[in-house]
Amino acid sequence: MRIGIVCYPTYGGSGVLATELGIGLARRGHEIHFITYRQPARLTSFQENTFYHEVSATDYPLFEYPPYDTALASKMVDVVRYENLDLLHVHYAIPHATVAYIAKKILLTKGRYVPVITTLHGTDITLVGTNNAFAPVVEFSINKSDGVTAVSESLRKQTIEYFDIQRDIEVIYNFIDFERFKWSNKDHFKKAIAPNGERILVHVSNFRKVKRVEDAILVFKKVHDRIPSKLLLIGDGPERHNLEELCRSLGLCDEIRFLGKQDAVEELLAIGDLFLMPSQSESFGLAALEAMACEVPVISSNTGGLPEVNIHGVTGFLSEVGDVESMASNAIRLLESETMLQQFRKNALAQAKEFDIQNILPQYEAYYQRVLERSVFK
Ligand code: GMT
Repeated sequence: MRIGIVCYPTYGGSGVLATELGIGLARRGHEIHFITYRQPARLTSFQENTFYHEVSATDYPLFEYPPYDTALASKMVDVVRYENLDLLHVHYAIPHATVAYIAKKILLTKGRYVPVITTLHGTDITLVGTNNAFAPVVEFSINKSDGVTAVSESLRKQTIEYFDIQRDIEVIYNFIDFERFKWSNKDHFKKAIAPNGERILVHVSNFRKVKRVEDAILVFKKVHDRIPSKLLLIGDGPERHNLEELCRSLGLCDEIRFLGKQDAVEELLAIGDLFLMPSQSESFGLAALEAMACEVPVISSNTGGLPEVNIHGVTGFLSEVGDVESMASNAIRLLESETMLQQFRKNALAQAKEFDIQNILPQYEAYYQRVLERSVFK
């Protein structure tokens, strides 16, 4: 198939997932055309069967904001026509599902029908999508997509709850590539970060409020009071400054390392003992899955799709959002029992295997096929 993939090219989970999906499908012989405003963060080297089409929103003194949506719609029309795409797969509803609908309508005037599949990722529904400023357009665009997928059962249910949805939503879970995400011996990193054999806790996110990174720091403080340990904060984002202030006020600057955005995150996960994900809301928790694939148990909040990924008492523990006390006591319980920790490590890997890319890619292929078959020239 010739597939156009539209996503945010950043380090956010939806962009990561969309890029890995495109790369995986290209390896299986499909022709993949990424349509984004920047080279996707995970598309760093040459990949056979993949093409990149940059969207550049022209600036003009009249525009306070460059018209990205218009430029994206034009680029979609162009790529569908000239690369002869079979379908457009857009990730994150805002604005991609809406823009794809416009592109589809424009293409129809040129006698060309292209089906659009929208994958819902999380805050496009749970936070931003339900905002009155977007809600009617999000609902309309979902209903006008030819196929809609959600990355967890929880997100599917929330979408139906929040909006008047007239079509089926298929759950296709996020996935993990074990060729990349697996435990490996990185003792040299471990020695550099924890020279006295301290335990290593890890958090990875884009440091937005919804991630509650401050809770990760507060959990770590309680763990550190009991167990020699270090915290690695990987990623960057709007809360970074506040988080640094919090570390300073707690006197933990030497114990907490801000590592910024990292390409080889799997090499740092490989030295982790526990992964912290205390999010306010999380439709799936791809970063937690990446940790589990590297045999790192997860201490997380019990929200959204997280219980579908992190199994309480098996691969880690779940606590109510904001319950720092419970998260810390679960973390301490695990770190104080080597036997339990080793068992949870094995369990985390076994659970991650449920989301192996090799099982999920055929689900997308089958779904594309179904959508193509039922799509008629409208
Ligand atoms: O919805 C977002 O916050 C953006 C999105 C992203 O691009 O980071 O994250 C969501 O999509 C990921 C990939 O499907 C999921 O693993 C994340 O759980 C989800 N984030 C939230 O729901 C907060």
